[in-house]
Amino acid sequence: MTNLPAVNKVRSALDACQDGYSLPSAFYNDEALFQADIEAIFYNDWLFAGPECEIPNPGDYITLTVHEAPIIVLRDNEGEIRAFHNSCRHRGSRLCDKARGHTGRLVCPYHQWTYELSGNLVSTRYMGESFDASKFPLKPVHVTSIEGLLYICLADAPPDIERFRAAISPYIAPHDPRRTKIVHESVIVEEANWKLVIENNRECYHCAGNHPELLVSLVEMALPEDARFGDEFRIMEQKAREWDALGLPHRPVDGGNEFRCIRLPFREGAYSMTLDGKPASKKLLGELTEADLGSVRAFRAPNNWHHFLSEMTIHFRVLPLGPNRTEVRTTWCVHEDAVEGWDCEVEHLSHVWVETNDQDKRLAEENQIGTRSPGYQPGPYSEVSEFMILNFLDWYRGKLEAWIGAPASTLA
Ligand code: 3BY
Ligand code: FES
Ligand code: FE
Repeated sequence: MTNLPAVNKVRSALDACQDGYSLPSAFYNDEALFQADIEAIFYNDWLFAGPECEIPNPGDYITLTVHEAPIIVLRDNEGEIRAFHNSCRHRGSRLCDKARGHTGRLVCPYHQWTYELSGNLVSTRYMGESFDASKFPLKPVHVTSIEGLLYICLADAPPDIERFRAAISPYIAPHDPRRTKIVHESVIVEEANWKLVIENNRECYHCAGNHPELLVSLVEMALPEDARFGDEFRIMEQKAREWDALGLPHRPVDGGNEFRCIRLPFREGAYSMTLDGKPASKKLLGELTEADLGSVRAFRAPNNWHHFLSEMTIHFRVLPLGPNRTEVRTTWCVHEDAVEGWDCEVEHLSHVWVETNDQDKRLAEENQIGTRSPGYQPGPYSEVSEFMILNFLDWYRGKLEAWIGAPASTLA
């Protein structure tokens, strides 16, 4: 049923937006607009759940919570990946409260209804002869693996993900993410709206003033043609020739406003996103033969970005916890055969992005505080340095426009 007050609120908030300017305060602070983000976007679009290498064997699972929707993603006995609502079909109890684990069956802790990894209900007690367990399987959630990146979608009819798959697969397949393992994880909570977290990630305007560790390796340009970066441009030209010879795609893909994928070089002399620029692991990924490959940077709205290096992958997952609270989970992966202490050291490989995440957390939180000020007025983005935010906000406003055109609202 259409929820008119919510629709009207979104409509007037959208009407108050000015092209090229940051969003009105309500988009970062208002509870009703946050609910609209959940319905229009987080309950509707494809979300990055985690790297597939976290569940390599049958019975392995991870859980995550999308606003109020607890989800379990697992590998079944046939090796297929499945996702379910983590809510029992008896009286709804959450089935599994662990972040990850391994199990042969899913047993509800409340009254022990028991499900197979296929989601089928196979055992109950005292439900009577006429009880038909086949009518109560776990509710499935759409899930797909794109070269080892797990995406879920809570909508009944998910939007297209094949364009994204086709575009990014050639860039990331050479890094063979399925044959990696997680060596470090960080979960931080930022006191900021999820859009401020994403906006912050979509520009490097703030990098010079805030990210000394990251800038040991990262070039601040987002496109190879960026005329502002003379020296970096020369590195790009030389690397482009080398990558062409290796058959590694690097040109920016056309993801519209929905996604982005490009391979960019690191700064001269840097091999990896480490403080000394040295490789994070001795074992190169996949069948790669060169250590100096910069990184494939992939982003997909609304909740994830990734770096694929020659010897490490880093994955970032953003989940909204409230209008002013957002969880950011980062996972660092190396070759599945790499030996910690011999091929890699966790402190060495994770330091740069642990520090960078902490710096970005403070930036997003200060931004959040400022948007609550009665003196806050949307300000202009730099078209040169912040064009990826403009793309993101075009995407975002389009999602809300589509939603108020046809809100499948369950809001009270
Ligand atoms: O490296 C990243 O993930 C992004 C891209 C631009 C700025 N930011 C640090
Ligand atoms: Fe799960 Fe009762 S709620 S068995
Ligand atoms: Fe940053």
